[in-house]
Amino acid sequence: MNDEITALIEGLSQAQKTISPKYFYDETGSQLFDRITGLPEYYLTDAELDIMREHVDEMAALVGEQASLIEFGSGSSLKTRILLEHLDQLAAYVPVDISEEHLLASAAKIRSEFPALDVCPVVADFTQAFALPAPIVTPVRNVVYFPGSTIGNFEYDAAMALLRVMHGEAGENGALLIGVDLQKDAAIIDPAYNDSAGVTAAFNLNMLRHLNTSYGSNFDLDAFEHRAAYDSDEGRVVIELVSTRDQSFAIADTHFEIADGETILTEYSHKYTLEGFADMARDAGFKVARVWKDKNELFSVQYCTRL
Ligand code: AVJ
Repeated sequence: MNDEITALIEGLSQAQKTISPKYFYDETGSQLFDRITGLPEYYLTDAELDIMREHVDEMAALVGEQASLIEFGSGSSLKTRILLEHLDQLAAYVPVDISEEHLLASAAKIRSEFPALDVCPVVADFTQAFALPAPIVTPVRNVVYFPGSTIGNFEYDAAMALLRVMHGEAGENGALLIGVDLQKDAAIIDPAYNDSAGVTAAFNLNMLRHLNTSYGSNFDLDAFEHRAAYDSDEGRVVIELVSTRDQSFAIADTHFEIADGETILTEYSHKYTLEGFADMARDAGFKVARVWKDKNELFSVQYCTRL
């Protein structure tokens, strides 16, 4: 049995059944996520784009000339383009993603839009240290870019481990530019994960369809419901699939029972206070040097230098 199936079975064997959020992103899931970012309730993308548009000149000045911009993720977003448009003296742009197909497709698009840019994609699992490519021009420093508050998907220990990987990749006199969603009233957060058009529900349920199609499971998609709620004590949205009856399912000949009302945890989306994120950054070897927020103070982009 392959490692992925073993990990899936392990997650579903826990007292709290769990499936990693990475299984959201098949072709359909990626399209649904793109739709989420355009939803009126999903404030994160609009707020981060507003911050980028308003402060990109200052960000570009902080990155400086002849830097290598290392994006954790495939670099398909509009935020990345805004940044690249203002970084005309980069030594290299290095998008890092585990999905080779997705990475190379988005690298090809970036190359066609920015013909003068040295685009050096790296296929790697960025939760582990990876080797950086040698661009044509030797960079004077590395700046890691991690937009979208994707850090929020990781629980504390894993988020710390990831920040430490970023610290390592940034290297001597390197820096980190990161999107960080902020703690706020549940009245704003809950609708972002329970949109009226039902796109987030479809996105959550699509994970089971993806597993059925590609991992040989037999989930009954009609017998699970989307649930997402902000837990203000923990500072995170808990996103689950709720079983609507007592039922069983199987994956690779391993059978599971799930009771009516029992849940499968599919994602956490952590929200931070400025102090909380600064503490984590410091423990990973970074100092938060600059914080930009949107006008409603919903979201932040933070520039962190190596201590
Ligand atoms: C991509 C992890 C930032 O947590 O808001 C959106 C994923 N899940 N709606 C988030 C997501 C449901 C998103 N991140």
